[in-house]
Parts: sequence; C-alpha cells; structure tokens
Amino acid sequence: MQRAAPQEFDRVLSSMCTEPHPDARAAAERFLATNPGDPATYNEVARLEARAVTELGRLAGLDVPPQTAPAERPHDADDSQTVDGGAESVPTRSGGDGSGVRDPDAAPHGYVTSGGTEANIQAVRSARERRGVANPNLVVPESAHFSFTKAADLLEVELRSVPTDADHRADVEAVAAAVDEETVLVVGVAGSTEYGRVDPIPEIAAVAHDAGAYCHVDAAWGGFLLPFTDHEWNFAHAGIDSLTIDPHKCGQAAIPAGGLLFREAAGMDALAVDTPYLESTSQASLTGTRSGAGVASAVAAIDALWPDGYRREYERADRLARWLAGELRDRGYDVPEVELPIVVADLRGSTFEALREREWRLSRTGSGLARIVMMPHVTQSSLRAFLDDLDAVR
Ligand code: 0PR
Repeated sequence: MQRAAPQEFDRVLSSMCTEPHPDARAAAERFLATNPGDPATYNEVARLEARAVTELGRLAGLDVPPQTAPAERPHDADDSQTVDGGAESVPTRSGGDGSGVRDPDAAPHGYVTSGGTEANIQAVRSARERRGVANPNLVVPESAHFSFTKAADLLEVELRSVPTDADHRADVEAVAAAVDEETVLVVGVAGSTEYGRVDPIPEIAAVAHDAGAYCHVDAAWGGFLLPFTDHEWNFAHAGIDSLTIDPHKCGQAAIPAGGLLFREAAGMDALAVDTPYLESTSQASLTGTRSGAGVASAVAAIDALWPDGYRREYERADRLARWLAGELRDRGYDVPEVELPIVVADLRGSTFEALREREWRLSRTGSGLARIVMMPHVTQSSLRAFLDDLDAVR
C-alpha cells in the first residue's frame, strides 16, 4: 500500500534530498531487513552492492575494460557511460597480478556508504593509512562540505582549509601553497554544497600527486549531473584516487545511499578490519550493521534512470535554474552565474524570514545568501508560487 510521504516536498527548496524514484522506493522496502555488512548471510544484497559500485564506477569513469591493467588504462576513455543493466552483470577488477580478469567474486573498489559524510571520512582515513606519515594533514578548499571537518577531527588529521577564488572555486595556487610532504589527501569539490561549483580537478590532482598525496573528489551531489556536462571531474579525466558520489541525492535513491569509489583496491584494503566471528573475514565500511534498503534502491534507481532519465532531469534542472536566476535578476537581485543547478541570491534578512514564515524551506550560505537547489521535486509551478510570495513580502 502506498502511503503519502510524511514530508510535503512542494516547498522544500534548499535540500539535497528528494523523493526517491518509485522503483527505488519499492526496492528499499524489499531489502529493508537485510544487512550488507554481513555479506555471507545476506548474499543477495551483497551482490546488489557489487552491482551498485560497478554502475557508480561507470558513471565516474572507473570502467576497467577486461584484460587491461590499471596502469595501462587510457585516461581519456569515453566509452564508460553505458550500462547493460542486466541482473547478471558482475564487477570486473584487475587481479593481484594486474591481469584485469573478470572475477564475479571480486570486491569492487568501493562500497555503498550511509551518505557523503561517511564516504568523505573514509576517503581521509584510507589516505592517512596509506601515506603513514607522522603528522598528517588534509588540504580542502573552503567550499568543501563540513564532513571533512568531522573527518579531520575524528582521524586527528590537521585540516588546512584554503580560500576559494572570486567565483567560489578552489584556487589551485592556494592549494599548492598549503600542501607539503605530510599532506595525505587533497580534496576537490565537483558540485559544491553552497554554489554548485566544480573545482579544477585535473590541476588539483596534479598538485596532490606532485606532493606524493592522494586526491579525492567530492561529487556527492554533483555526480549524477556532471556526466551530462563538459566538466572534467572523474577518474577518466584526471588522476584522482577516490571519489564520493551519492545515490541518495541526485541519484534519486532512498536514504541511506552514499557512494565511495577508489581507483585501486589498496584504497579499500586500507579500510578493512578483521571480522573474527563473521563468515566474511574483513569489513571496510565505517558502520557495521547497515541498511540494505539504500543499496537495493541505488541499483533500482540507476537501472531505471541511467542514462536517459538522469540526462532529462539534469537538462530540466539546468533550464529551471537559469530561468529562476533570470527572474530574480529582473527583480534586482544579484545572482551569481549558474554552473550546476543551484541558484544563490541575497534576499536580505527580513525577506528571507518572511518566506520561511510562509513555509518555504530555505537555507542560507555561510555568507547569508539564500540557496535554491533544483532537485527533482522542485518544479516551475512551485517556483512561480515562490516568486509570487517573494513579490508579496519584499
Ligand atoms: N559532500 C557534499 C558536496 C554535500 O553537499 C554533502 C551534503 C555531503 C558531502 C554530505 O553528505 P551526507 O549529508 O549524505 O552525509 N550536503 C547537504 C548539506 O549539507 C546535505 C543536506 C541534505 C542538507 C538535505 C539538508 C538537507 O535537507 O547541505
């Protein structure tokens, strides 16, 4: 039986969550009581997780063609964006000998996390373990999500937050100046939380590698939009080592479904701890028991929407964002150029409060600007109603 959602999404303008695709909702319910943290017991959901990671990897340019060792993989490969969607698809990974043989039992290089926060924390943890320096530091642009603050705190890694440029993108010179021989990870954001900006990822990866550090891309929000743009953001575009991409944001999966991917198996290996009383011998996730609902819904959403459904949604959101930016500019508001579909505007305090009182779920950037995120539930008619209210209160 389908019940109404507990939250009316009509007026939710600043969230990065949305209503899941119907197939994702159904899959989540079916796998609600399964635990991918115990793959030997819940093997069906474990297989689904391998598929989820394979599909996320293809979206993010991590498609390893059989018989190709990672070192030989062409970095500009552009044939990585088709999905056969068959229930039989299995991950491919390179064997320990680099032979790249197809291995149905192989763990893919990543897993479905509880969200972007867990993925980012684990990326920092993996880099810290692999680098093994005495006083590790982490370099992020100031536009990075606050989950990196949590990661630094938990993992006792020094957080170096560097200024962004005038357009709110990572400033490569500033990043380079902050990096040193004890930097374990340099982060680039591909779709920033506040402005939807995409950092210069290839340049950031080069800075990281020159210093012997790893490079992580946070595409938690942007990952399901960027494949339809010209941006260079993924494993095929740059020598990045890990990436966050969240099905429960623009992937239209049910919460909790984040995604963490590594270029190499060593990224996951660094996270694994022994699990003496489980049938499987090790576990890499941060949480122990975790929801199979997110895993199954991620696969169902990707099967339903990749690539055409996501492309249509990206194009719709992009058009809507540009239209709204124009409407706000016509009313005299200063609206920065739209990159990915987030519109930011200085509505001033009293107007912002009056709109909140009219039940618009709006939030502000650190510098007090209202953010409107073009998630699938945000429609032109709801934005027209929003503009009518804005005209009434300003
Ligand atoms: N990385 C980026 C770029 C993000 O934008 C976010 C979340 C994360 C990582 C962390 O992801 P999880 O929240 O899945 O752990 N960005 C949103 C934000 O902080 C999260 C959010 C979502 C907030 C829905 C409110 C909301 O209603 O704004």
